[in-house]
Formats: sequence, C-alpha cells, structure tokens
Amino acid sequence: STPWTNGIPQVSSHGQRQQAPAQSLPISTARIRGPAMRQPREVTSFSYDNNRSLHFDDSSLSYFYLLQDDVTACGGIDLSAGYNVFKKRDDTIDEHLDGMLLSLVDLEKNTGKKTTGDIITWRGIVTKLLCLPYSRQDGFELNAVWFDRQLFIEEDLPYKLATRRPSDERSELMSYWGYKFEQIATIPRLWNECSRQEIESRGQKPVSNVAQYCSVVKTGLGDVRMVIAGEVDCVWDYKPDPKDNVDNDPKLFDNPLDHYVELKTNRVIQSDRDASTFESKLFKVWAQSFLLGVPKAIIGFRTEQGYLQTFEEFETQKIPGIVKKSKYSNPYTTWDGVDALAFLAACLQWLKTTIPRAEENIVWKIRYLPRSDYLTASKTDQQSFLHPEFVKWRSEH
Ligand code: 0WD
Ligand code: CA
Repeated sequence: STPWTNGIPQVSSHGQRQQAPAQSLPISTARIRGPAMRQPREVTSFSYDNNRSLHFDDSSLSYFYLLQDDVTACGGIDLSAGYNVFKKRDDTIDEHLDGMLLSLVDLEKNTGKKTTGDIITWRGIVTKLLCLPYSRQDGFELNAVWFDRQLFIEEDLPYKLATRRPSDERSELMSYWGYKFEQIATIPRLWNECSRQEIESRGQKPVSNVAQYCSVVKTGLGDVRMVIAGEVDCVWDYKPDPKDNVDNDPKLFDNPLDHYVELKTNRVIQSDRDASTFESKLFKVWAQSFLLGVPKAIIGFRTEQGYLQTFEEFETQKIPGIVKKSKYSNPYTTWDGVDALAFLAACLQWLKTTIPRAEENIVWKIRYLPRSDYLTASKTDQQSFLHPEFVKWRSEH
C-alpha cells in the first residue's frame, strides 16, 4: 500500500472504479514557528440541564468552591462515593453539532448578525488535531461539510463507538472519580447565594454528567478563523454579565474567559513514571484550555484507591514550559506547544483548501488511522449532519 492511501481503497462517490489517492496531510513535529493564535472571544454560551434539554443561558454554570483544609481534614475525600447511583449520559446518542448550532441560531436571532468564521466545530475536535503529532495511538474519523460558506466539522460517532476499547469496571470507576471531583469542588451559584446546608451537603447528591455548561468562542490561527464550543467546568470567582461589561475598551473589558477553570483528576505522583504520565496529560490539558482561552486548570490528586488528597492550580500559559523543562520526559518525543500549533495551523489550512468550498452539503471524511503518518480526506455520499433548524435559519437569512 502507498503511504498516500494508508491502504484504504478510495472509492469516489460517483462510483468510478479508479483508485483515487486520498488527499493527505503528513503529520509533522517540524521545529518551525507557525502563525500566532488569535485571542479567543466568547460570543455566546449555553447549558444542558439535567435532562439534557438545551437552554441558551448560563444556568448550568458552576462556581469553584473547595478548601485545601476540607480535603486534608478527613484524610482524603472518597471519590468513589455514590458510584452506584451515577447518572451517566448515554454517549451512544449522536448529538452532532446540535447544541452549538442551535445556540448560534439563538444568538443570530438576537443580534441580527451572522456569526462569521471559516470553521465551526467542537473544541474537543480541535484539541485532537492540536495533540495529534504527539498522540498517534488512536485513530479517529471526522465528518466535514461546507454550508453557507462555512466548514462544519464533527466527530464520526459510529467510528468512535466501533473502535473504543471495551471499558472495564476499573476505568468506568476512574472516569467517575473525575465527575465526583467536579461535584465536590463546585457549587451551583455564587457562594453568598448558596445556603450553608446546600454547600455542605453537595457531596451527598448523586453525581451526573448530563448537565453541561458550554462557551462558544471565536478564535483563529493564521488565515483560518474558527468558532469553537467547549465545555467549561466552572468559574473561579464569577462570570461578568455582558449587559454591564464594556467590550470596546480592552482596559475596561472584564473578559468572561479569564474567569474559567478546567478541572481534572490525576493520581498522586510518587514515581518518575507517574510524573511523565502526568506531564503528557498536562499537555492535553494545556491544548484543551488554551484553545478556548481558559487560563487556569485545577488538578485534584487522588490515591490509587480514589481518595482525593490535595489539589493544585496550574496556569494554562505556564504548562508548555513546565512540560518542556521536565527531566522526566524523553527529549526526542517531548511535547512542544509551538510545534503543535504549527501543525494545527497547517492542518486547518489544509482542511479549508482541500475540501472544495464550492461543493456545499457534500460530506467529506477526514481519517486518521492508528499510528499512521498521514491525515486523509475523501468525499462520501453521506447526508449532511447539520441540524435542520440551523439549515432552515441560515437558508432564510
Ligand atoms: O462530534 C461530536 N459530536 C462531539 C461532541 C465531539 C466532541 C465533543 N462533543 C460534545 C460533548 O458531548 C459536549 O456536549 O461537545 C460538547 C463539549 O465538548 P468539548 O468541550 O468540545 O469536549 P472535550 O474538550 O473533548 O471534553 C471536555 C469535557 C470532558 O471533560 P474532561 O475533563 O474529561 O476533558 O466534555 C465532556 C467531558 O467531561 N465530554 C463529554 N461528556 C459526555 N459525553 C463527552 C461526551 N460524549 N465528550 C466530552
Ligand atoms: Ca474537566
């Protein structure tokens, strides 16, 4: 097989029998500086409630509230508590880009302006592309379609489900620890608007990952402008109200993104191996947070048995330096933020130019096969995955 096709026979959507080479992009970690990232700006935000209904407001936003003493006093908080009553979102339901696209319809109805940007997608997808030069183990498939002169990209859920590792009880429990940490580290409103009882008993309620708060930001890299939506775990202090915020003067503007926090859990670090595993994870935290302009991550460190022992704040912008300077990582494979961004810039440019802009509503497949050196793009005869209400709104305006 040639490196161009990675062994996948490419069949054109017209049913021709030729072996058309897929368009492809080599994945590099070339030591080159790419274009600068634009500072992300929030354009809107939305919430899923505990029944997964969508609300175009901040109702599911949480507030960080955890004291180091609360964690140490009891000799560690048991993150497995309530595992048997976990309310877990059914992740086999394909939501495509629905939440984000419907929030854009709401925004555009309110402002009377179309949201500009070349690429519209979830932040998680851009994180995957940004980390790809250093994260080659797992394959993925994306679907991409031009509509109304914008390129929409989603992850292909059937591929994801078909290729995911069978999940064992231990990894289910470990992912529960992450949600449990989110629960015990946050409160639903500002602390002075919560009752003492509400704050103290928050860990007794069943944990759920159904409710989510998402921020939609405009950002860009090089010539490519993006609109990306991502989940934000909580705010550090408060979220400024856009109504009484000045956004035409940078000195007076209280940027909502500056208040956001990403929460993660990690095993307490006891060996060099733990440290090196943690640093690869930290790089992914950087990628994820950096893309949305989230300035802070708080990592809860837990024991092997899932007891939270301590937590630590990391400034997003300092993470690449921490990882790069580390004595634990192999200098040949070490994660580099500048190189990763140069690859992302090339990747976005490639997507924007390879998928023909004139062919609206044609779905393209972007493939990455495990451990391969290329991303490939090819045409499909799949139906567009954009929400009909979004398509209707944009077609009429
Ligand atoms: O193509 C699609 N249909 C995709 C949808 C691809 C990626 C994400 N999504 C959806 C998610 O369900 C969520 O509603 O987009 C929304 C926001 O996702 P994101 O912020 O872009 O996702 P990512 O950055 O990958 O993950 C952020 C958090 C995760 O927390 P950690 O701390 O592990 O990074 O979003 C959560 C998860 O808690 N999350 C999900 N929760 C439930 N079901 C899912 C999911 N499928 N994906 C991410
Ligand atoms: Ca998180």
